[in-house]
Amino acid sequence: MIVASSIDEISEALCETSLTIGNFDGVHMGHAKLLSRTRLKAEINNRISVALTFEPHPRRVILGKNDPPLITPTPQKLELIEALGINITVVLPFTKEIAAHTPEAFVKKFLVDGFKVKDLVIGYDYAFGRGRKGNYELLSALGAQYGYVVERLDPVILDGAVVSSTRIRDLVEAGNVWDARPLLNRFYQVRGEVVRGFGRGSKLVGFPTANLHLVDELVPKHGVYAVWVQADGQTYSGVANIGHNPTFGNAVAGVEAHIFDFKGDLYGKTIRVHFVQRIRDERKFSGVEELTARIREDAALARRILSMPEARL
Ligand code: RBF
Ligand code: MG
Repeated sequence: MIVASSIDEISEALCETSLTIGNFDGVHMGHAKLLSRTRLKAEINNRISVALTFEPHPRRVILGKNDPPLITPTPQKLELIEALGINITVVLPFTKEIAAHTPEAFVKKFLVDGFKVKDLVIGYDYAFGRGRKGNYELLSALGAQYGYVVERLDPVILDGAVVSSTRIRDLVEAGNVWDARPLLNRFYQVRGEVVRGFGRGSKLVGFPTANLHLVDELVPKHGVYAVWVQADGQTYSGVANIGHNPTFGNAVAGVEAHIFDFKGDLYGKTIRVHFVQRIRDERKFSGVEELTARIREDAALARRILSMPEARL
């Protein structure tokens, strides 16, 4: 997959395109439907499939804060889009200048002149621009004028409700990672570099943990989780804790994973933690002994959870 941040970088590769546009945060089941449909249309019509997305998340630019937290930071988003067979993804820097375009000007400049769009695939609720004026009706009217066809797809419904990034964020923030899985079609994961912690895990508690440095990513509700950990090209089972370690009173909340049957050094390496099932709240224990005993139980429970066929990665 070609990844670019402007049309100029890829203009040579561009002939007529089938294109889908959106934030695609999470690349969830609804997004997968749009991306697959776009790819199919490109195959059928002998066109190039393009996903057009923005960075930072437009809501962050408009509201001026780091909100919403991302389900999939850009590198992971690109990996997932690529897996769906899209030829080119353009991550346009979302600036106030881009936001200032009227929907008509945006369509002409980017979609028509830039991407030579012939098939445009959008989600059931897609709209852009001030007052969400750039909606299906307007995009279709412009399509009649410029010679492209718009297809609007119905939402994916799971357990009686629409699959959306907001619904997934709410589930993950509530610690309900097991229920987020079917919406994502994978476990919720974070990835980060392993950084030095306090060294208490190995020396004091007897359960060494890899402490993750996360950038700008959605963190599940504080507590203990059964997890899969991918490190050094291998997959391990493990148990993770998220929080302030109230037994010791850390100032900053962290994400740490104890990896079963692992001996080695992960400092400086990037690992992925896949959240399978929440086990309990983080607690303040009377001391190290009580904490260690509890972690031993957590570990045993995590192993049982991860040995269920339904928990396979
Ligand atoms: N720290 C706490 O203060 N309270 C907890 O409930 C708690 N639960 C944990 C559960 C697991 C499975 C693991 C691996 C760690 C947990 N910790 C908890 C964090 C522990 O205090 C930390 O790993 C060490 O202090 C090393 O930094
Ligand atoms: Mg640690």
